[in-house]
Amino acid sequence: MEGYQVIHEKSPAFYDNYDRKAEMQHQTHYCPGCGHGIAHKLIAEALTELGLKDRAILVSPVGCSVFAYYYFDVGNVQVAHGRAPAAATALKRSNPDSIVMAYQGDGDLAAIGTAEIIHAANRGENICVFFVNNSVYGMTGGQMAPTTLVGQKSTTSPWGRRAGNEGLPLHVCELLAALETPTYIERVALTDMKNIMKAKKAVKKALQIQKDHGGFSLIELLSPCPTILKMDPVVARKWVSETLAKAFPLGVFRDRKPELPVDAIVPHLTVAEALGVEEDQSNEPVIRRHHHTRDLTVKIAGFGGQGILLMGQLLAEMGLREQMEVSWLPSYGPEMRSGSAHCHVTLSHDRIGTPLISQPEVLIAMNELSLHKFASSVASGGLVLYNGTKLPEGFSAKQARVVCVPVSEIADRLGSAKVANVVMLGALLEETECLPAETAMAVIETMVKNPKMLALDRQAIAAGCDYVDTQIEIGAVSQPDGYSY
Ligand SMILES: Cc1ncc(C[n+]2csc(CCOP(=O)(O)OP(=O)(O)O)c2C)c(N)n1
Repeated sequence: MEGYQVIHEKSPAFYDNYDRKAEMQHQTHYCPGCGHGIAHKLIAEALTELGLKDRAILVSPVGCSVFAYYYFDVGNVQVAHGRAPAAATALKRSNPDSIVMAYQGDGDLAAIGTAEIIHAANRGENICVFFVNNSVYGMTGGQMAPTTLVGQKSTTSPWGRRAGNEGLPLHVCELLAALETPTYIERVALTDMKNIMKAKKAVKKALQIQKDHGGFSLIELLSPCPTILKMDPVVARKWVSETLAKAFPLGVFRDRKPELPVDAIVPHLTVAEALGVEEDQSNEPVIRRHHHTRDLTVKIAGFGGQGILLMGQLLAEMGLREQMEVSWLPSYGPEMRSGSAHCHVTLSHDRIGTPLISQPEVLIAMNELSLHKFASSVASGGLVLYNGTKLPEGFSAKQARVVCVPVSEIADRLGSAKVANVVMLGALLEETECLPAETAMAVIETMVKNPKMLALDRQAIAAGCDYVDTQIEIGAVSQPDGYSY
């Protein structure tokens, strides 16, 4: 047709080049004929056409589409297996102007994530869920999924799925349509041009509903997985349209306003309103601290049983008392005692972006293993407090100042090995002046009721403070240039 031109181009909702990929950055990681690529394209086009790209947040799953964030030039959050609807809920509620999409496979959504999807749908969250059903666990090599058909072979059902043993395939659209709150639920198929166009319409409609504050939508996209099905791409598409779509009928399962008014689902109340208290409208500056406090990131490491996690909790609790922002992130093995344990604590006067600390300003190493393992991660100019009289042979920390405090020995002398962590807390407070020792005692008093233990804790804090003071006086401290603690 004269004057008519078809332009094939990548949607602006995709990056021009997939820089996050290690190699072959011009193409996706999907196998030839995989439906994920088509589903991505439809979402990208719909976002662009609705002008939503700059407000969009894609929550990517575990599964073949784990790298969706390589491709979409939108806000991206990668979540643990099955958790996309929960993360999407948090993202949408905390950023109501954003357009939040959970993208999930059938293993992700209908197996490990069953609870999340049902409850997000039942709450009527104003999010879009794109559910890619290829009838198998693709990424892990073809295990049986909740949507695997009766008789269909997989690596975990080599005899073919048997209804009496593994149950019948789970029909997610039908299941969710039984709830009162979802707004729009449709099943489409990525098989041929006509159905792909229908799928595009459904994806766009779901996004439009969210834009209009309309509530929860889920689009199930039946999708070919030629690699796992061991079919060529054309045959795989035919199998989806002739076999999979027979078991999972296409169509609209819900297209109506929620039966409960949206306001009843998500009341727009401030915390003060909900609690029935008056909000402070004054512009008076908030007095944020009572005492001298200081921002600090600390990693505390040792073995289970040394009170590592408790020391972190004490520190975080102290920060809270001083009206600081705090975070405490524990990490420990399955063993109750003797396994390695560590935690990260952040004390801050500003909001904390992440509780994870990759370069702590202070490392507390309660044993030699932790010293070797973590000393090199300490920020330049930082501090290491080591539980020992001297540094291990051959150990040196170039970027940090190291203070040896034999807290286990000091605790033994005080009469209980249990208070070694409290001695170390005293040493930390004295060395860094991050928080006052009185606050430590105020927190400990709320936890320890036995007067003898309380007296011991008091002595332990004082012993830790005193010990580091004497060390500095006698110069028993390794001290590179440029330290700040
Ligand atoms: C907590 C957890 N359990 C198991 C796995 C292993 N795992 C990775 S992908 C996957 C299945 C994904 O299948 P599906 O959601 O159907 O997506 P597809 O790969 O088929 O697109 C599993 C079980 C994991 N990464 N995390």
